[in-house]
Amino acid sequence: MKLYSGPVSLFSRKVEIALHEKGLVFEQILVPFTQTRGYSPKNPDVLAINPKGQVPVLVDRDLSLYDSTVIIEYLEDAYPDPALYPKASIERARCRLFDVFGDEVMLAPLRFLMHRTEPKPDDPERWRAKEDKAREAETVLAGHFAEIDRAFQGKDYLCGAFSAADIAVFMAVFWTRRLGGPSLKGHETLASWYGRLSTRPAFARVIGEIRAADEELSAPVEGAFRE
Ligand SMILES: N[C@@H](CCC(=O)N[C@@H](CS)C(=O)NCC(=O)O)C(=O)O
Repeated sequence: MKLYSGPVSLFSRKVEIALHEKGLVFEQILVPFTQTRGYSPKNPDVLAINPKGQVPVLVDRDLSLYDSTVIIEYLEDAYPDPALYPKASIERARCRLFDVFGDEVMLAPLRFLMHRTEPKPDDPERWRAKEDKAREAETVLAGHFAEIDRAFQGKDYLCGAFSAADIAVFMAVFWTRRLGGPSLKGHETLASWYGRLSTRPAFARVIGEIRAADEELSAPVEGAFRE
C-alpha cells in the first residue's frame, strides 16, 4: 500500500493516523511542499490519480483513491479490524457527521489562521489585515471547542468507542492549536480527550512527524499549543 502524503497536510496526516490505528503497513511518499509555493510543482502521480491534484492519495493493489474520508471508509471495508466506525447505521451516520464537522465546518475558520506558518509579508499592513480576520475566526473556533466539549455527554470518545470521528475532530483541534488558535482551557472534557488521544501511539507518531516537519518548513507561530 502506498500513501501520497504532505509533510504538513491535515488530511494526509488524518489518513496516516487511521492506517497506524489499523496496524497497516504502508509506504509513505511525501510530496514536495514549501510555505511559499505550497504544493507546486505537484507530484505527477497525484495529478494523474486525483483530478483535484490534492493529497492524500492511496494506492492499494490496483485501486487508487483520493479524499481522506473516502480513503478511511475504504480502509474500514477492506481491513475491518480494528473497527474505526460503529456497527449500527444510526451511530455510523453520527460518526460521519463528526467527520464533516472536523473536515469542513472547522476548516472554514481554520483557513484564516493558515498564513501564520508562512513567512511574514514585507508589508505589515497586509499581515495586520490577515490577523484581524484570524481573530474573528478564533472566536468561531472557540465556539466550536465549546460545542465539541458538550458533544461528549459523559462519553470517553465522540461516538462512544474510539472511532474515525475522533481522528477527524482531533485533527481540526490539533491544527487550531498548531496555528496559535484558542486554548482548551475551560473545556475540560475536550482537553482530557485531546490529552488522551495525543498519547495514543498512532497519534503520537503522526504528531511527532508534523512537528518535525514544521521545524524544518514553517515559520514559528506565536501562541502555538498554548495552555
Ligand atoms: N477533502 C480533501 C481535501 C484534501 C486537501 O485539501 N489536500 C490539501 C493538503 S491538506 C492539498 O493537497 N492541497 C493542494 C491543492 O489544493 O492544490 C480530503 O479530505 O482529502
